[in-house]
Amino acid sequence: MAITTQAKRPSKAVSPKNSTKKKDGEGASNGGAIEHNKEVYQRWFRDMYLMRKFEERCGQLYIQQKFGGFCHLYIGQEAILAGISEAVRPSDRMVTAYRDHAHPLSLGTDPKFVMAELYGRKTGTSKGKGGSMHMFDKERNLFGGHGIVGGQIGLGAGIAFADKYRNEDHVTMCFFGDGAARQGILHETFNMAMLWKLPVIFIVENNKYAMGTSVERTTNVTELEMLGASYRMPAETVDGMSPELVCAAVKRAADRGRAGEGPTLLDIQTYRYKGHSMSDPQKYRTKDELHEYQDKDPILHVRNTLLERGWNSEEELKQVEKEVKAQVEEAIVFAEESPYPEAHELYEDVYKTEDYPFVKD
Ligand SMILES: Cc1ncc(C[n+]2csc(CCOP(=O)(O)OP(=O)(O)O)c2C)c(N)n1
Repeated sequence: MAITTQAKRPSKAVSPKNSTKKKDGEGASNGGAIEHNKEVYQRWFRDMYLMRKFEERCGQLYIQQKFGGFCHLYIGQEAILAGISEAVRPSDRMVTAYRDHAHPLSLGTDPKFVMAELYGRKTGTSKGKGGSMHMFDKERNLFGGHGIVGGQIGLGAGIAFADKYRNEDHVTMCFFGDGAARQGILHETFNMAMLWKLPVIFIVENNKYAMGTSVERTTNVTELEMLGASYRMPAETVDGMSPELVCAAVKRAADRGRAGEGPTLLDIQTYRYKGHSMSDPQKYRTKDELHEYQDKDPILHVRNTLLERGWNSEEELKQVEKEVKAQVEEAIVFAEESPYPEAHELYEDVYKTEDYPFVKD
């Protein structure tokens, strides 16, 4: 049976539910589960497996010094993007931080162009001038890829402001980490986004650590959904290892945004299996903690669901895995065979005004 990647489709609406409990998992909303069909689980499996295998290879290639710069892997966090892909429309917007290789893949950007960007080649998503932390896809409404921690929080509200101003029916998903949630820009942005009822979903990809610093070491308010309270922003804590629950929560938030009710804050509880970046000895956490999350791995969960419900056989899933691995290898060959940008391209795509007087070659 063929398992294909399909266009994103919105799911059934469910009623809002808030939760303010303390410990990881306990605080997550388990309400509003939506039944998904076989095609959705098959797409989730293929998409998450692609994100995982793509990034495993990125890690290896980086160690082999095939490309330089930074490299922050998303491995473990894939259920967030899978859930979102079923909750919103292709015309909706995304803006994120530097842990951004999986975001374009989830939107359907060809892995070749993402890999070429990592290699700094002109066929890359940002013409080879951005690298790992600056993936963009204008056609798919991915507004980056940003290296300044928290910088994209203001940008996300700005994109939503533009859509509201132009009467366009889009929702912006603005992703940031638990560390970025402590930046001052969050408060100014939340204030204005609530005042102007902007159609933006603030998504904390809460993987528990900002580099090596845990949420507990930086604040006495560990329930990040509380950050919305001063602005009366609706907020939820969500189990980020479950694509089903992420989908339900994002759908509620998107419905609210489209109805003119303004922003929502989602504290999505997840975990990165790898270090912060490639040079992280990970002394700040235990193997047991890592295994606790790996036991809830979303790819395994979706794979098991497909088998248990008789929607796919083991052989069919192995075939998908084989196809995805081949796709990743093709992307590497494409990147390695692509040319570097030429020197004059350094001055292009910097300013919108073509005759900007400060740019000279
Ligand atoms: C303004 C700014 N301060 C500091 C840094 C250095 N820095 C890079 S990543 C990072 C941690 C951010 O953690 P978090 O927001 O939780 O995201 P995660 O890496 O866990 O996805 C820091 C402090 C930076 N890039 N920008």
